[in-house]
Amino acid sequence: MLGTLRSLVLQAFWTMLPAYVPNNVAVLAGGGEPIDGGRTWNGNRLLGDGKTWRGTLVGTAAGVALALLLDLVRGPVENRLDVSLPTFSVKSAFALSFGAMLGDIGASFLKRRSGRERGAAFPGLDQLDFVAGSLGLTAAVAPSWFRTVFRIPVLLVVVVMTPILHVTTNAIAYVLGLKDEPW
Ligand code: CTP
Ligand code: K
Ligand code: MG
Repeated sequence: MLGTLRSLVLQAFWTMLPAYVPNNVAVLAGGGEPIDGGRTWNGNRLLGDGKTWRGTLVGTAAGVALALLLDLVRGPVENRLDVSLPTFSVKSAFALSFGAMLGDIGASFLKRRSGRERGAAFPGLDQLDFVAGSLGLTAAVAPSWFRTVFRIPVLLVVVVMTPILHVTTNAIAYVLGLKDEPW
């Protein structure tokens, strides 16, 4: 029972790493031209200054690079931890990573439509936007990979574990002065 849970958590974490990294890298790499180019809709910004081309590009690239790196070290890690882990294809790596950025961009779009300024919190959406984007894009572009890797128990662990990790990493980034708000 405990052994099964341990395997599931390790598999969920490994599989989602290329989705967890992009938004955090975007915080470090962000800046420059906003994606919406300053455009507004009904008086509010389309996306806002917090969604930039550079952050999105560098974040996505970091997620893909990490996935390919994980592929290289998978064998030894599997032996060491005694768990079976999935291999990433370029397609699944890209979908997990870019999907996470898309989910976050979609959330900013919704935040602006509800009048929330850049940086405003939207509990629930903030913690799950990138999971939804990542899983959604991966299911769309790499469906057979998705079905093999994201078995129901793995998906359940992802949905429970991700908000906890998100809250923790953002609080740490805030304390370190890397992020303006702790969400
Ligand atoms: N960032 C970026 N490009 C992205 C996502 C994030 O450049 N696609 C950078 C921005 O500098 C942003 C920071 O990462 O300010 C933090 O990201 P996030 O919390 O998602 O953005 P917010 O500034 O809070 O804006 P929003 O309210 O739209 O979420
Ligand atoms: K966000
Ligand atoms: Mg924010």
